[in-house]
Amino acid sequence: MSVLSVRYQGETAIVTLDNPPVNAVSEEVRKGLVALADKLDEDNGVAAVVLTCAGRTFIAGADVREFGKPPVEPHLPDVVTRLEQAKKPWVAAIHGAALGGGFEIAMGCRFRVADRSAKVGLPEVTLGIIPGASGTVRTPRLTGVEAAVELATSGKPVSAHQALQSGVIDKVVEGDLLEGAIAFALEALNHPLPQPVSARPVETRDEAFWEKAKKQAARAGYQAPLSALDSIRFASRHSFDEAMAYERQTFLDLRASDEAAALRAVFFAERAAPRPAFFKDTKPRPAARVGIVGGGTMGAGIASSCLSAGLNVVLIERDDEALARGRQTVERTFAGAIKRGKLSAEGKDTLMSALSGSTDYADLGRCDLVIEAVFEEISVKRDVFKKLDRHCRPDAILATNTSYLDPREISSALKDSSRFLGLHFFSPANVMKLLEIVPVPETADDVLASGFALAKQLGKVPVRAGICEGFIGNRILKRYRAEAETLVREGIAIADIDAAMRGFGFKMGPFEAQDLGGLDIAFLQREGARAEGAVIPETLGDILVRSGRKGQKSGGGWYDYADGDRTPRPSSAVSDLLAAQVTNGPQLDPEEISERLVRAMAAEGEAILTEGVAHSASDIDLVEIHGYGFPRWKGGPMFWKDQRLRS
Ligand code: 3H9
Repeated sequence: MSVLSVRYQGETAIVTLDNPPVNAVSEEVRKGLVALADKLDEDNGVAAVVLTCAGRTFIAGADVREFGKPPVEPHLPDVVTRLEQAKKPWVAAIHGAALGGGFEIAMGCRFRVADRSAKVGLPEVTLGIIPGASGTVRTPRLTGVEAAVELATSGKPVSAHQALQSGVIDKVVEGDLLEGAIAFALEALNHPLPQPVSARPVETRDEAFWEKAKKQAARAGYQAPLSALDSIRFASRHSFDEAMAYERQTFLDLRASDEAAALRAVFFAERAAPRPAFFKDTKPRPAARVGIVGGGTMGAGIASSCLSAGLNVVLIERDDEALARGRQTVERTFAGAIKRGKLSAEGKDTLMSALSGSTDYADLGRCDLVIEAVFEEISVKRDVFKKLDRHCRPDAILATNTSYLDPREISSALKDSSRFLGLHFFSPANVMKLLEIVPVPETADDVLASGFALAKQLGKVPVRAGICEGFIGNRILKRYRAEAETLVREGIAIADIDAAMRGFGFKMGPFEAQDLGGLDIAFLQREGARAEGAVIPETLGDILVRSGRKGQKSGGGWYDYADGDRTPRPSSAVSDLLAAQVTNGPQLDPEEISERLVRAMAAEGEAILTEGVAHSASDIDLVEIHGYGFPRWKGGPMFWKDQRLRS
């Protein structure tokens, strides 16, 4: 059966694209659209054509799976032009999302209508490319340069309402979209048709505009947003045909780039993550009411995340004062969302009304899932789980948010560990996307599946991790920091190491990040392990903490900080403290420094894979990207290392 079908209602031909799951434009779709445009042009009974899609969305873009292969005719830009040149006006009826090539096809149509919940956008930059079928050439002609720059460089879609306001679409249809689109088409036939988008004039903007836009696009840290801007700029100064040729060449060059390959790999890894093969047929348990034990930063963050996802939350604290503080932290999070325009005041009230608090574990009796987020100390955690065992329903899932402790030592406090799971959120838990899911050997399959279902509901990226110190992410972090210290011992300046990692794409280098988070947490862990007999050589961080340098909170760590200023300043006190540890080896350039550090991360990742702590290299990459700020356009340490080996 063909992915495209046509039926007729009076003088309107209704073309339906049905190419699950998201109607991506494959070779078959491109060929089919051209054939239909030819056929309908010759059909005298047809006055207008409505293009609609089956399933959950309009066209989500070109088929990304074809991007690793050579392009095959007809190319999408030619398909868009063919639709634009159709003798009968085509009307795109958009539901779900018209993205990338989907939006470009819609721009080839003479009109665009959408239902209320539809979105329109040019997300190509998120795949390391630019629009390749007139997105940077037609969009500025359709909606002006500024809106086109925003769409193409941010990659963020706009709502139907915004699209209507900026002239991207012609109408928001209330009620049945197809009926509305047909009525719109018939009405439009009573008037002279508007010019096709390619024939419309394009505005020019002054140099100040482009400079400002360039600064903004450069913030993303990788090439595609800058190239999208450049292509729009070119389009604003050249003929349509010249601009199309320029865009196409840029698109093809970027499509073959390392960054695009990395971003594609991440795109598919993220989509595969919520549905791992190991529990394909297992049904998760329901989790509508969630209990959270501990209202500190982590507990309150998890609570905010659950509330935002529409779950009911019962927060448990040891006394009313701590409970009030936890509630305030949640309130503050939502107040911040209101400030940023992400939440309305009424929306906040609705979310807060789903939060209840208690100092009595008996109030967890109706919860489907309870997440413990108390102090990272084994006896405290075991105590919590003993209480949970007494008060929670026997089928309730009981989860720990521990980041370093052995979950087996916690789960053994329960009578039945099959309902136990590690759910390792990252701080701030309402923002960070990563969720490490750590089963113990007894964890039931449906409990494990429930962890993944929860992640999906919270909009998080779930990764299954086996049990070892630090699971996947913190174990790699430890290796990364150790390698960074080795570089310092070899005589590389702390500031040079941080600068090299920022140059690689991290927002912060390893030492700046430690100063922000505090050096004392890892120090105390090492000290705890040493007290229990573990042999852990003195780290440079230990030397700093022992002399009172715990990071920004103590006025200095790896760097000095002036009062009230977070700018890191190289510290002569640190140089003196570490002088005896440092030998003066050869200096390294920034690429050599980042290579050393990322190779160390990848080597730890290899060990993690070999031990079965992670199930795939792409899981490790997702952990690094979503939990530790690894630049997504480098694909994660495992992808990066493989790419290096291939080139
Ligand atoms: C482009 O258009 C370039 C052009 O300018 C020029 C060309 C010359 N291709 O996200 P979901 C799959 S570049 C192939 O979970 P949702 C996805 O892998 C493209 N497959 O669904 C998954 O497969 P599986 C620009 C795709 O409902 C399944 O669909 N467009 C594509 O949460 C479901 O995906 C984009 O970047 C694709 N383009 O969200 C849009 N898209 O089930 C990317 C999805 O086997 N897509 N799949 O794992 C999206 O943003 C979301 O999929 C969408 C639906 C919002 C549409």
